Amino acid sequence: MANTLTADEIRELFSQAMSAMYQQEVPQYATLLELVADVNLAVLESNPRLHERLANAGELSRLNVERHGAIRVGTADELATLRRMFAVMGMQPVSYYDLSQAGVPVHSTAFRPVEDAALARNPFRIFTSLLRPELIENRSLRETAAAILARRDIFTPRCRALIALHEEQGAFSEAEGREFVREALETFRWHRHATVDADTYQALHREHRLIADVVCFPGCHINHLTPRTLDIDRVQALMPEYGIAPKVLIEGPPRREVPILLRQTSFKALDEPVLFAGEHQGTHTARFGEIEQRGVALTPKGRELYDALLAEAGTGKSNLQHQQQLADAFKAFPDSELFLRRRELAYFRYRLTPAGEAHRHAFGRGDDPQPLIERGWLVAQPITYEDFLPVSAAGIFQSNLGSDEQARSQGSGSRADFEAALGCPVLDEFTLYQQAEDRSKRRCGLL
Ligand code: OOG
Ligand code: NI
Repeated sequence: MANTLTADEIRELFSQAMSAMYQQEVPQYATLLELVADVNLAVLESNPRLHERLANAGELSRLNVERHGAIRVGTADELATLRRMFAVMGMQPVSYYDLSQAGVPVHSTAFRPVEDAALARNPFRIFTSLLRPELIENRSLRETAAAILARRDIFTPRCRALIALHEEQGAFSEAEGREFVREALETFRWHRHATVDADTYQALHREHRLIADVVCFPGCHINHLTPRTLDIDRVQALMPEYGIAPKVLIEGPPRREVPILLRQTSFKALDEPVLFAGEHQGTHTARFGEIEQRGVALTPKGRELYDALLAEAGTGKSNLQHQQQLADAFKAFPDSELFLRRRELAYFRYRLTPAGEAHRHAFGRGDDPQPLIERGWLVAQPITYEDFLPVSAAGIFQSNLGSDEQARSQGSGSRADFEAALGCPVLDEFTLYQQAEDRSKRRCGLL
């Protein structure tokens, strides 16, 4: 087919369209983008070394386009169709997240690109949660929810047709690709009209706010879109100046020389006017804003240490106190690239320097990279964490559930059920990072 659009191009168009739509829908998100862009620019200007390192690692160009969003769906068919839709954009389901641990009756995966080149171009990710109706205790409410969900189709007929066409042809022409982006966007648009009356909404809301959010609207509106910052402490401090009220704590690990995993903060969900059946006015609180700072992906050993230290640190009352507690606990986590590598706590991507290229013949399979790094023949760049920490960052959820809704554990996860609904197994994030590291070593002749 002439003039086909690649999956990367379709994903890029789609993430731009989604960002433009969400700026219209939630103007505070546009303000947040401005704030993040200002802070990122200031960080790069004041830190030429970081600037150079990000540029060399191919991270600089993606920074300004990098976003993740989150959606919640109600049925297996919706989830399976989303899998097919995201596949058109080169996004695969990675990892299983059991959010019942955080008191939320959903389980989730993240659709994202997995290839090095695709990630470097635009690592757009959508965190996608599926309602677990079996966690709705009241039987008649469970049946009501199922009946409402059975009546809706969150995809336009044309979107469904285009997904099928892409599966058949294996590609889209430019015109088809652009039409697909427009049609797919409709699934994620906010609708002021609920599909239910106020009483039904209230009954579902009393069971859990998230259940009302999933069940009562005609689509699966995007509930936040998150830009990536290079200095989350700075963004958090500046949010009030930009008219945004941040939640109290920055979630995740403390500030470090070598950032690890993911730090996140958010502003609280907005109370938005909605119309219930019969044109009764009400409000719905679901959509919020979030920012994140990403660091290096940890190995299973590194993740284990991270989880243990995070539990040890506990939760501080103010952000200052919380960050101090984290900093104290995380003294036990090496904070240099050298030690992260030596102790196999984090993943790295290896590259030959020009001098290394000239001495490539001296490299053997299984060689220790360290002496080669010291000789200036090899560089090791931290591999960015591309996934999520929603359970250890349960504070994001809690700050967006009413203060009356405390986390209550809702049974254990059911990965097999989730994968059956999805229609395929989710990919394992550790395997993906290990493969990326191994590919880079192989290119250098070290494996
Ligand atoms: C998903 C929350 C997960 C994150 O950044 O950890 C998430 C949701 O609220 O639907 O987006
Ligand atoms: Ni998020």
